[in-house]
Amino acid sequence: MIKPKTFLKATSTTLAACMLIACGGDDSDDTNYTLSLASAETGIVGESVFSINVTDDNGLAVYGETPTIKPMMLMTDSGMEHSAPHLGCTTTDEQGNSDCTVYFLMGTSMGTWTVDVELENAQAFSFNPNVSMSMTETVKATLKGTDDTIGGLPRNYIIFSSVPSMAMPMEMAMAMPTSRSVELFIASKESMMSFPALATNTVLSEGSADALSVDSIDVLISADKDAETWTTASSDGNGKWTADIDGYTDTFYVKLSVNAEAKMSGELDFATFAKTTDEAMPEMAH
Ligand SMILES: [Cu+2]
Repeated sequence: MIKPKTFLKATSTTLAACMLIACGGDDSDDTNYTLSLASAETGIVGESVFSINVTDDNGLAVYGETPTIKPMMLMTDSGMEHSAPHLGCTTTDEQGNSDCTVYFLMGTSMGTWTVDVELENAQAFSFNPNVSMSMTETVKATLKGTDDTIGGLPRNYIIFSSVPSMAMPMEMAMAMPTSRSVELFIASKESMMSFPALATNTVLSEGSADALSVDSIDVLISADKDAETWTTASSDGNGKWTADIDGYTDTFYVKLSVNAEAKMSGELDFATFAKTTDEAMPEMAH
């Protein structure tokens, strides 16, 4: 039998040796990771990616850890809080960097966003990003259920469109119909605090009277809202949808069906994503 004292002594000797030669091991008791923001503290309404850096107590990059995030907005006027859809974070790379993706619902003109970042063995970290409206094109639109309701009100499906990074100058795009890649993220709204990604084989509002088993999802995209045939988007299974469409000039349209029920925008069975003009600013509320 090992005497506790002897064991302790052996462990601390091993630890000291380890620290000197920077070896690994499973002595995680005194691990103290530090989280920091490695990208700009700015986002847009819609898809925003932040780089979170993880270092150990020697200031060295930590590889292979996955932080979690929790975005929350405190509304200035009402004092109410709400969350936002997000994809969480990727696993840290060799530089200790992890990409965390948030889909902000509104800009900081309406209140204060706080993003809490957590990781086991790390000190809690949070930041307050400045979130502005995208001025290039529609990045967020909502379609609603008909018989698909929560507490008697239509269930909301929020569609986010990623702005292409290699956007053409507007005059050029206006003048020349072209093909375009569309990348969407679709979240459903369960409450002000819960916006899960829309995916098959999930249950929305699970455990409530409004529970909905998602058996099928159809996402159709077209540059022509009167087209006979729309392009079927393909899914990554986690809420992201992509498609290449032809004939694009300044607007594309998205149809969404869940369990074969078309989701609506008023009388229309599609959402509209248009390049921003002076007359048509992006919608303000969520
Ligand atoms: Cu808000």
